[in-house]
Parts: sequence; structure tokens; C-alpha cells
Amino acid sequence: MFLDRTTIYISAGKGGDGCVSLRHEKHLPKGGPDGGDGGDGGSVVLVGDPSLDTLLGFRYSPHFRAADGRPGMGRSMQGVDGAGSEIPVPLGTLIYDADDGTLIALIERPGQRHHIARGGRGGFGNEHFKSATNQTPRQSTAGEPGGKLTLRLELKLIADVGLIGKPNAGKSTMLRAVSRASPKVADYPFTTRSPQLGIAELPGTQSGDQRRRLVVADIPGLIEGASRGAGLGHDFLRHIERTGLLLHLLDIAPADGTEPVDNYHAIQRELAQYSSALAGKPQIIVLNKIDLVGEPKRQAYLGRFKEAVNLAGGHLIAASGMTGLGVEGMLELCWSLLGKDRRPAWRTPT
Ligand SMILES: Nc1nc2c(ncn2[C@@H]2O[C@H](COP(=O)(O)OP(=O)(O)OP(=O)(O)O)[C@@H](O)[C@H]2O)c(=O)[nH]1
Ligand SMILES: [Mg+2]
Repeated sequence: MFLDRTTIYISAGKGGDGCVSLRHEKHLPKGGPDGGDGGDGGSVVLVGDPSLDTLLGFRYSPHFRAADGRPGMGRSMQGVDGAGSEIPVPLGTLIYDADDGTLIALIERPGQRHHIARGGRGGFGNEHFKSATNQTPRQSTAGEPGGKLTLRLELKLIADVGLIGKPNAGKSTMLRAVSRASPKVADYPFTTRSPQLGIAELPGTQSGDQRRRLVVADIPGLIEGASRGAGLGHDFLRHIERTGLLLHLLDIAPADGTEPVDNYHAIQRELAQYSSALAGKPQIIVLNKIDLVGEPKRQAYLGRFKEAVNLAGGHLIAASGMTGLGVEGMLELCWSLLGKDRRPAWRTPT
């Protein structure tokens, strides 16, 4: 399975120090002790957040720190407790201690809370040490340090979109174009030997505040007979069984001299032979490497393909993973076809 992994650094707040103070009042020349206790340091809590779907945000800001407790003060005033820190994590996140690898928690329910690091207790003020034999104690204790931890977070990702096509169709190049993933690209078949995953970020819907992300899976190229075990594709078809949408990439000018239309049918046959569920998934047919066709001819090219293939209301677009042409429109189409409700139904944490 695909894993999203990241490391984060946690520090809970230190407790505030206890205070040493003696009461000063006119009619009480030898006032008793009134140094208050320090406040407790803030704790760090992990919280399950259903609106998150990747660990991506942690790459930019991996440090989490809760506030220290304030020191105690005279007049028996206790220091204020340090504010806690809440870390929202996607559902299905496994939390490991990065030092020894032990599994600490699995966050899987919305609002589920796990106290990961406790703040240090505040120290005692001298008031605390008052006794029959010691009426004016001058001792206090320091606040305890807060817990510190390095955590490894892991999230199993289920791809929203599966990239399929013959070897060399440009699947890995497309994954590079839409995400930070950097799968190997080369001009020979079966360059990709195991599934690769990337996270595509679409521009925000309003004022850039809302992130829209798609998890995209790149699998090895499919060839005729893949559904019966030929090539590398068979084993990997199951990796795209749970995606919501397939991007079917067709090389418009295959180096092996085959026709895009024939290649289209060959892949559809393989999908159908593998499972009806896979064949029935929504597909966007992408005439890829469109940069190889001069601009004036592109529309005609799309038209000819439409005539030759009965797409039955399916979606056909032209794009180039190499130049980025048509890629943004392709992602927007993916997003709209997947619909608003795509999560969390397609994601099963564990
Ligand atoms: N002109 C052009 N070439 C492309 C484009 N996309 C990919 N290529 C080239 O096509 C070849 C195959 O690209 P890959 O991205 O490795 O193809 P793949 O589908 O992942 O191939 P496998 O992993 O072997 O199945 C490489 O030489 C790429 O540089 C494109 O949009 N335009
Ligand atoms: Mg590849």
C-alpha cells in the first residue's frame, strides 16, 4: 500500500517555578509565606480531523510547542497554566515513537484525542512548605520540564485517481507534472516497476484558502494479456481497484508504430477481463504527448479519435505531461467527476 510518512517534533510546556514571598503588612511585622505555585505547562494533543487527507502540511511546519506555565507570585497567586497545543491529523494516521519505533496510537475517529506529551507540573511556592515548626519557609521548587518527543506519522493513502495506459504512454511523466513525486521516466517500456504515488494540489476554490488535493497513482504499463498475468500490470491492477477515477493515457504517436485507437481498445479489453468493477469506473481518456502535434491540427486530431471510438458520453481531452499543456484542465475535470463526497467513503483507515 501507499504510505504518506512524515516526522514531527513535539515539546510540551515547562511548568512555572514556585515563588518565594513573605507577606508584608503594617500590623504583621513577621508575615507568613505567600509565594504561589507555578502554573502547569501546556500539553500537546493529537486530534482526528476528517477534513485532512494527507500529511503534506507537516512538511512545512513540523514543530509543535505548547506554552510554558507562568511562575507563581506573591499574595498566594498561582501562575497561569500554559496554553496547550492541538495537532489536527487525518483519520487513519498511525503515530510512532521515532526513537524506538513503537506504535503509540492510531487516530481513526473524528474528534478523537490523544494526549501525546504532558506539560510539566508547576513548582511549589514557599506557602506550600509552611508548617508548625517552620513558619517562614524560604524554599520553593522549580517547574518540571515538559515532555519532548519525536514522532513518525504514517498514513495509508488510497488513490483517488489511477493512471493507466500502455508502457511509454507517459504515465510517470504525468505524475511528475501534477505532483512532487519523481518517478523514473525513460523511453523504454516498463520503466515503472512498482506503483508510485503523488499528491496533486489544485488551486484553492476561494482566495486560495481551501486546499484541494488528489492522490494519484502511477502503475506499471499494461499490455495485452495483463489481466492474465502478462507483463507487470496484472499485479498492480488491484492497486487501482479502489480509486474513484481512471486517467487513461494514450500516446498519440507511439514509437512502436501502433495506433492510439487500437491501444485504447486493448486497454479497455484488459480492464474488462480483469474485473467489471474496474471496467465500469469513470475514465478520462487523455490523448497524451499532444505537444507532438502542431496546434492547428489538435482539434482535428481529437475529432478523428472521437469518430473512431465510441466513447458513449465518456470524457476525452488532450494533454502533454511534458509541457504541462491541458494538465490543469485535466485535474479540474478529475475533481469535478469525483465530486464533493469522495471522502471519506473511499478511504478506509487502518
Ligand atoms: N513529447 C512528449 N514526450 C513524452 C510526454 N510524456 C512522456 N514522454 C516521453 O515518453 C517516454 C515514456 O515516458 P514515461 O513517463 O516513462 O512513460 P510511462 O507510461 O510511465 O512508461 P512505463 O513506466 O514504462 O509504463 C519518455 O521518453 C518521456 O520523455 C509528453 O507529454 N510529450
Ligand atoms: Mg512509468
